Amino acid sequence: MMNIKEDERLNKLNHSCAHLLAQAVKRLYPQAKFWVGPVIEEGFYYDIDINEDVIKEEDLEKIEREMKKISKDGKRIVRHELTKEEALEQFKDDPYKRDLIERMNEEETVISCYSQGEFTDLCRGPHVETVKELKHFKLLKVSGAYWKGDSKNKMLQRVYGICFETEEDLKKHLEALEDAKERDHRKIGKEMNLFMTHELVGAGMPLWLPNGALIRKQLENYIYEKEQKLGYQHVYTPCVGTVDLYKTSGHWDHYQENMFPSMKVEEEEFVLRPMNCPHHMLVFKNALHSYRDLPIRIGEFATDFRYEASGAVKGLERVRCMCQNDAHLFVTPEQIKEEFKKVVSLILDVYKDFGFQNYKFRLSLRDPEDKEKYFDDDAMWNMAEDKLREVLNELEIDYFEAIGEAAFYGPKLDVEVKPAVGPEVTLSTCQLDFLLPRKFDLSYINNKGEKQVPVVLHRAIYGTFDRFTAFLMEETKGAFPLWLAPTQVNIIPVNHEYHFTYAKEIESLLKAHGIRAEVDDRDEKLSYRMRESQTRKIPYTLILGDKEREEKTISYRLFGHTETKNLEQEKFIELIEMQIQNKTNVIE
Ligand code: TSB
Ligand code: ZN
Repeated sequence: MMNIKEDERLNKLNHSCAHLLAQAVKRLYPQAKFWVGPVIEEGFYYDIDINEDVIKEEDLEKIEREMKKISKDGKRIVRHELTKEEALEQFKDDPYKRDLIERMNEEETVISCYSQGEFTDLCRGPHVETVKELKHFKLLKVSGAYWKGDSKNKMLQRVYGICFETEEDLKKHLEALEDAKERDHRKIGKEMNLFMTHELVGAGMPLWLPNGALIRKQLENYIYEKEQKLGYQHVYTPCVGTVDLYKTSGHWDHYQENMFPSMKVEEEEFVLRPMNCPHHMLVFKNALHSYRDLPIRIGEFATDFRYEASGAVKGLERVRCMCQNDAHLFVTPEQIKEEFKKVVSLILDVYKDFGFQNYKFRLSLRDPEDKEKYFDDDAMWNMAEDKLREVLNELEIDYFEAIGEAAFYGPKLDVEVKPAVGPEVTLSTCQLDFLLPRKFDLSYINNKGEKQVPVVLHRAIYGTFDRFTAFLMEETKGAFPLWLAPTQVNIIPVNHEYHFTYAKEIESLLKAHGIRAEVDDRDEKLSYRMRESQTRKIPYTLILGDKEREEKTISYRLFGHTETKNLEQEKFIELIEMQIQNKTNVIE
């Protein structure tokens, strides 16, 4: 979707449209006072204080109508310049604008205002020439926003909108928004009973329902098998650790703001773990290692807890309790490149199986100025960052660099994806770390018989099961490939009584082959049940009537198709088993 902020003309149009919105609101709610109305990537908003009154979603149309009226009137947008005193005088009854003026630099001797008809707003501009140019806009939503983003302040109303040059552009954009709403994993998750949340459990703590859990289990099995074949060793470790563990690792100093507060139990002080690296360091340290044993790859499906702001948590995509498909790879310096390449190929391999195509590689570097967040050792950082660049260039991978996105212990290669709604997020990650092995005093015996500190690669292919499943839902729009679909086969007896026994027989047969099947024997019309099977995005719908019962066959329809095919029972089972095995996507 278009970034409104970056396009000069659209930026101007949207900024002017924010003023148009304010003018219309002032006409309809004369008591309204205005805070700020910036352009954002998705259009514009204005923060408004209308005292006790509230603007509801259904009022947006009324405001839009008023905006259209003003636009038709076609007043010119005129710029005035004032001194600070003059501006303070002009806005003396407006505490919000006074606040803005008072905070302006003394050097800013000229303060500009823009007027259109009866409405004047303090603003740097630039704006379009006349309100006539603002024709193709839409108000999108209204929400609450604390003044200056501080929850101690008054809650203002934030009205969002967007403006385009042509009606066609606006229409296209609104269609894309509609599509994004449909793809939003929170909507799909609810409709398909994949996960739920409950305020008694808490924000950012989703509960996986049976259908979602089924998908997650398939994801686990899939990656577990792959990792086992690649020589990973899987462990189970507790999802708490003592504060001392995290002091040793450096998380306490550099990651505390992302952690839940500690809790005291008898003499020990525990934290819910935000990462699994410290536990895995201890697993490595539990035995003596020779260079011949390396790489050692410790994997775990590990539950972590992170403090995420309550306003930032989002469905399964950003949670406070998550499960990483984590592994820490302990390697010799000579093995870094080779091992890193293997991780990148695993990522590419997995994405291919899932049919993901919309992603970007990001090389995440430290911000050398930020001494708080990053461990301070310039030589180590430079070496690590250069090493990653080298590998990426050798692999001829397209990537972009981002300063300030590294982990506190080292640079990362992240895979960035764009959710249906909201900014990009990281899915897979592979991180290079020279620090933690030192902090835990890890060693192996090198080929000269001396102790040497290993290097660690932190990697999570899915990132977390949570985020990965959210992305998968959005990419497939809930039409999961056969091997992942919670219900793979929906069996519809044409007549719910006469054909029920045969339907049950087929259900048992399929279940005996490990195929997830169910019978829809509700007393509803055949067409209704078939339609619902499509709405539920079930890959296979079987339609069993007299003919099928007599001939002992199966008639089926694939999701998204209108054609019905007929097969013998064994042939059908063979087909579906092969498709599950090959992870064939039967859904187009
Ligand atoms: C890979 N120590 C490493 C690990 O060994 C680590 O924790 N890296 S991380 O901080 O980048 O997290 C791993 C992945 O978890 C991220 O790439 C991202 O995909 C996922 N993730 C991070 N925060 C959240 C969250 N709040 N909700 C869901 N997934 C998250
Ligand atoms: Zn780690």
